[in-house]
Amino acid sequence: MKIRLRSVVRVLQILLLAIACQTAVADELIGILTVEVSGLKDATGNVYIAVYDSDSTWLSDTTVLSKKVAISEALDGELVRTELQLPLGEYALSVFYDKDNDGELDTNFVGMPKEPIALSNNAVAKFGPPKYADAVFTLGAEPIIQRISMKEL
Ligand SMILES: [Ca+2]
Repeated sequence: MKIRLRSVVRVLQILLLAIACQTAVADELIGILTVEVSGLKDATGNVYIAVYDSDSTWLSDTTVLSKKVAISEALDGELVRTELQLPLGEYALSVFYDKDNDGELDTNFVGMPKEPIALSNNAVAKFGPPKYADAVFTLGAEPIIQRISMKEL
């Protein structure tokens, strides 16, 4: 009886240790990405930040994370600043300013954006749609800042 109790305690200790380790590992694997958007002319409305982690989903509706940021709440001087927490890894961002406040990026009849849009690394479209490879960056354990300048169309 004595031995059994001791082994139960031992198992519990191991379980608790395992849980503690897992939590520690999970904490370490989250990185902090600050996004600073400049060049917005209006201090009203929202910007939308879409986070992608692969070339195959780039600029599609399949995002890792999609965040609506109220400009008036996120304004710091001339910058709109927001913080994202993501598992460590490689990402690319697209940001658009929802000028008409309908929650969507408006495009024209050939699919070109009609609202201001910008990408991480300030990647631009050259001969066709902007490339994931130009916008991708690595989020490691150290917090990073992506400074994105918005061009009003
Ligand atoms: Ca819109």
